Amino acid sequence: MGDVLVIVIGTTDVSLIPGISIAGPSPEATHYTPALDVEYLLTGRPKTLDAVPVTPDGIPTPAVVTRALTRDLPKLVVDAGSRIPPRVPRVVLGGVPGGDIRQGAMPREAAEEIAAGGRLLGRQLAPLGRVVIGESIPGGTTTAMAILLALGYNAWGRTSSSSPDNPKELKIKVVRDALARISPPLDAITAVAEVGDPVHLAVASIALGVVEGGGEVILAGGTQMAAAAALYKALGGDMERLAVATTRWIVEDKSADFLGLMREVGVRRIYISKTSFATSRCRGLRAYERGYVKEGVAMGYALWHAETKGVDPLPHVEAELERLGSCFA
Ligand code: AAM
Repeated sequence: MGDVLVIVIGTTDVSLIPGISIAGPSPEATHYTPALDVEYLLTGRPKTLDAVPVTPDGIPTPAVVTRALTRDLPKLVVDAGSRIPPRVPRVVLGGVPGGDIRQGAMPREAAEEIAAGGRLLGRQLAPLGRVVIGESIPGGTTTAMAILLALGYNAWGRTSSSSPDNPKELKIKVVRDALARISPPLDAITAVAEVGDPVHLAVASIALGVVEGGGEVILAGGTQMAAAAALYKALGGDMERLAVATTRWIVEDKSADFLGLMREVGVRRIYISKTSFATSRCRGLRAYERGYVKEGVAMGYALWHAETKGVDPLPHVEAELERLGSCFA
């Protein structure tokens, strides 16, 4: 049986803080990014707005790479809690959009709902084969840092960023303000309700359900998946049954510490895509080599999936960007 690709979306009001995320053309627009990402991934066109998510500089969403390279896979959208609901079929977990973590992320009951719903969904998916779980949540590298710290890991300044200039000082300040209300280490539900967001808990809970149901899981993402793996572990998940897939761009990011975080959380199997976009004829893709974007919407898994089949990803991604009219020299 082949892989099933699950994309978990949600929002956090952390992404509204100016300068914290470039996973959208403006801070307000970041709340549309998850919906547009999955609408585009499933249909080839965004629906809620007529715009594929881009950074303020016009660099395209990683969903372009994932769409170009995973046409052979079934995909399932899971909404863990989004301000803007996507206009495509989706599983709604019953969570809520994440608040600004300096004031508290969500009511405890909402976190419990996400955890229970995610686990139940994972159990249903387990017989389908290997379940690959990706994410889209702008501001997610900041909430990932806060979640790891709340669980007791020393994650200060070690998560990555959608930007080549990781705004670490701003992120650390926001997380420090959020952490001032709590005393780590906390359990998974309390950590998420206080300083987390709906997506990381949903990823962890779905993974837990899949593994409990006898399936296999790949967490598809960057340093945010260290937070998801840490929540999975805190919920009682077996670390031997978990793998992570990501990009070279994340592993090589000197502003973060992907491999160190994964080691400390106890992730043993890591798949890393090798592809370079340095020679691309599309400017937006060459920017990935300068540290823009790096991960998201399971891009690293999608590249690795193509590589393991012996497919050169770049021409496929360029053709998709061309189709969108966004391959500028
Ligand atoms: C998701 N959609 C994106 C994107 N991501 N569209 C454009 N660029 C991205 N980087 P940060 O914490 O800096 O906001 O980074 C996390 C976000 O970047 C997530 O939404 C992730 O999926 C990716």
